[in-house]
Order: sequence, then structure tokens, then C-alpha cells
Amino acid sequence: MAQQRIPGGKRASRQGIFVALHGSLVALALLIACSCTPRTSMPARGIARLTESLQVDGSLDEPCYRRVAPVTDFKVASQPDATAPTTETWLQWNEAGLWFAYAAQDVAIVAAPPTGDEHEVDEQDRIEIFLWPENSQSYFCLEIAPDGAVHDYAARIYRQFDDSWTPVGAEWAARRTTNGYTVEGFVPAVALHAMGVRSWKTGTRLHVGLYRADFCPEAPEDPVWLTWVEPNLPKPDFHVRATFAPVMLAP
Ligand SMILES: [Ca+2]
Ligand SMILES: [Ca+2]
Repeated sequence: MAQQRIPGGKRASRQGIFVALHGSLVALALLIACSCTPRTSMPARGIARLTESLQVDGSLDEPCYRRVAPVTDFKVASQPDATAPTTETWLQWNEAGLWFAYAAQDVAIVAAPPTGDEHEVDEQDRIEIFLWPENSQSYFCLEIAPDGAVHDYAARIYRQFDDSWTPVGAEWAARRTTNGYTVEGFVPAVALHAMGVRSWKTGTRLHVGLYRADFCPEAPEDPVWLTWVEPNLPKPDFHVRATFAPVMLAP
């Protein structure tokens, strides 16, 4: 499998892992240091409290999407001079759980309806959200494509994947728009507790990775990988703790 597919899905080849491990001393140092939970040196970004009802239907027409500022500062992984395609991500919370949404501009969508093989998402445009609870050895990954195909899995450093994981009670929906696609999702508090989030209330901290893969039909082996936090690796790889950011549930 091509090394370009390293960041998201599980199909990292031995060759891909070899490339990541030998890319540079920086990469090696990062990987060796990745034995437990993420760094907390970065200031935690507040997750807004959701104050209205949301329908998880993929349509971002609720007022909160105009009121709450989305994350927009995505970077193209391992390409410091490249401009990322416009991507907006909203994170919100309430007692029920965590709510997330993406609006992705994409002029050439590569996607297919869901099938029984969640790894078909590996070759599709998709948004990705990874959740890493405090003091956890595991983190949890959702990858959602424009036509609703989903790959959900639990993971440990380094690239130990468990595809059997699924967040009980979670909801998500995706739809194509005039200039790309949107995804809306919800992870209930009971699923967050099952992941190891000990409390779900104002002040709770966790680590979040926000990503996107943008494929082009003409170059299916060479997607653009977007990340909220750029780990500055020689090749894109999102399964390292340096791509996670600390967040905190705001009052
Ligand atoms: Ca909605
Ligand atoms: Ca695309």
C-alpha cells in the first residue's frame, strides 16, 4: 500500500511504517516518545457549550453554526508552503455528549456509499476526528466520507488498531453540498465514559485530532492530508501524539 495512505486508515504497509520510522531523527524521536498520553504544554482550546437542539442530519443549518466560531486553521501535513482547501470544524458539547461538524470545500469528491467493508473509506475523501481521553493508553478514531461511509476504530501508539470498536449510541450524517460536503456527528456521554473519559462536565479536558483527506480522481494515490496540528514530520502521519491538541469543555 502506498505510503501516502499512512495518516488515516489502518492499511499502513510495512513499507509505510519503515518510511515513517526512518524519515528523520525528528520522526524517530516523536515515535519513541509516544508511549502514553499526549502532551499538555499547548493551551487548551475551549469547546463551546451547545445551547440549542441539533439534528444530526448533515445539514449545518442550525443557528449555532453561524454563532460558534469553527476551527479553520488546517495545515497541509508535511507541506509547509501548501494552502489547505477550506475546511471548517465545529466542536460543541452538552450533558448529552460531544457534537462535531465539518464543512469541507471539495471541487472533486471521491466517495462511495457505505458497504460492509469499512476500509473502503481508506480510498475516499473524508473527515477524521480522533479523541484521546486524559490518562488513557488508547485513542478513538472516526473517519467519515461524503456519502456516509464510516471507518471507526480504537488505537494505541504505534498503529495498533482495533476495528471492532464502535461508539455505542453515536450518530453521524454526511451530505454533498454545492461546493463540497458536510458531516455532522454526535458521540454520547456514555460512549465517552466507555472510552475512559472520567467525567463529562465543564472543565473536562481531553485531546482531539482533527484531520481531513482530500483525494483527486486523477491522482488516487496522492491525497492531500490536512491536520489541525502539524507535527512537521517528513511524511504525513496522524497516528502520533504530536497531532493532537488539548481541549477543555467551556462553561
Ligand atoms: Ca443539522
Ligand atoms: Ca476530493
